[in-house]
Amino acid sequence: MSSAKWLLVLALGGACGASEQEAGFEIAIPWIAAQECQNSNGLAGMEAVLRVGDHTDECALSVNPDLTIHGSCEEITVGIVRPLVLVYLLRDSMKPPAPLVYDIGWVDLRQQALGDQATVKVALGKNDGINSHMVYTPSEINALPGLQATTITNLEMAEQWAKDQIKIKGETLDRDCDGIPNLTEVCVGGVSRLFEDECP
Ligand SMILES: [Ca+2]
Repeated sequence: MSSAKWLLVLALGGACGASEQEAGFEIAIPWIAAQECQNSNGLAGMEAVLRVGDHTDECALSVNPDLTIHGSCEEITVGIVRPLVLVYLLRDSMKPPAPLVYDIGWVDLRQQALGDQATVKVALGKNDGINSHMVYTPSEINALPGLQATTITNLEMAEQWAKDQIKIKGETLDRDCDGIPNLTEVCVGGVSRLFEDECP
């Protein structure tokens, strides 16, 4: 797989000259499954949204048949390191969306990092513990550092932010509380199994 597919590209532009320089996202990212998915048809309706630190609107992206993701997002203001989380999810008409995977990462939009570049490349989807961290289970969410923890790296900063966002939104990677992660439910029994049961 080409590493280029891992890149999230930000095209710099917008209101240059003012302090409100902005960057627009263009994204192309592979699907990296935590497991072999027996019932991969269940992922056919998968959606993906990107959340950006300090931006309340989520950016909906397109999921290709091979589960790679592409799309573009509204411009974001540069000047700081911003946390990112790419959320893979499935919907049911009657129930709240069920997240399958969170891909947590960050992008350095400080001027010294941007320099004169026209684009910035961000390595979401790597799951390398430096650029991004993909989480599939509630215990992996619980293990993320909390907001009080001392921030050491950009990824830890992003993990703290992502954990807080997930808590605020009330999302869970095990929506029926049976100990089997949402992604595994889909891969074993399809979308119907994912939305079948509720927490006792
Ligand atoms: Ca479950």
